[in-house]
Amino acid sequence: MLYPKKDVVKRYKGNPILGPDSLPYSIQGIYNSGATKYKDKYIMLLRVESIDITNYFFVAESRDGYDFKVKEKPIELIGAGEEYAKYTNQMIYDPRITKIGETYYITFACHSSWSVRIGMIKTDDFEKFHWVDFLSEVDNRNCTLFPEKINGLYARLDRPILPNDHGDIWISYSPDLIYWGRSKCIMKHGEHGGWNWIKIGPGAPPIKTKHGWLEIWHGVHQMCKAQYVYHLGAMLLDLQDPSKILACTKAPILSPVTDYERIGISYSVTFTSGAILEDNGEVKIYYGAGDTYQCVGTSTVDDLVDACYNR
Ligand code: BMA
Repeated sequence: MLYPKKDVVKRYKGNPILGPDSLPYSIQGIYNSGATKYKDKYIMLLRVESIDITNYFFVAESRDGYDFKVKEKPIELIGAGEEYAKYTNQMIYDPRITKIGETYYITFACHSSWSVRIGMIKTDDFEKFHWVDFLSEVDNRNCTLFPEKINGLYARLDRPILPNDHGDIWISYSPDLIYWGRSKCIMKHGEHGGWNWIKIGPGAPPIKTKHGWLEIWHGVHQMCKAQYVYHLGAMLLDLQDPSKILACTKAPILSPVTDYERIGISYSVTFTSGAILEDNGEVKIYYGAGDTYQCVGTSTVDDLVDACYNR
């Protein structure tokens, strides 16, 4: 199908907002960052990869959501012991920040020789970060928490890995954020178009709107050999039963087209781990580009909801 030319997500003119030159270290890239608001500041938690392929999380702060200053040192984790080290010794990535009550929970992918599993840390002030626990066994990632309990239980979206690197979006529930169950698949790869025929995954933590939970997710299609192309889509989930999809985009809301999205350590990647809803209905979507840069684009709840029903 052909779609009229329309930027559902408008790229910020100053993109990329952060890149390898933003830190005083030799780094390979800044990957997909978690984003939230804390007091009067915008906060991003960056995955920074050093040239020896060690991963660190750095806090970056901004007054306006565009101009970020990266803290000089990576975060230190309080309470992370041997168990943490054992399952994170290859990579940590894709941090997603969800505020529940007064605490910010950060879920992220933990990579080791056992493959990838979901870990969680928490903070109340973006100064001190505490290790919580692993939330899954291996072969699962892209975990994003809902910001409140639904029918008495915490809820999350995630993406177990299927054979041949396919993957679908699942939902699970928990009484305490540690033990998870009642899992079910809510969306399959390829179900909403060829641009996501390889795999899909949750992106930013779901945003509550009067139309439903607004979830910005990623979909991947494959060019020749193993070249994956990462796009963003949007969907609306039922407020009372978020395993029900009310509407979903059949075409991407953002695809890699600019040089900084197409050319990086990875090619053709736009990948979100965080979006912020402003009081006037604007949605700032923070996204990683080419596994090298951090970018931001803006949309509105109205435009995203319209895209879910009509695009
Ligand atoms: C995914 C994640 C992301 C990354 C993307 C493209 O599997 O690892 O962190 O941006 O691949 O390489």
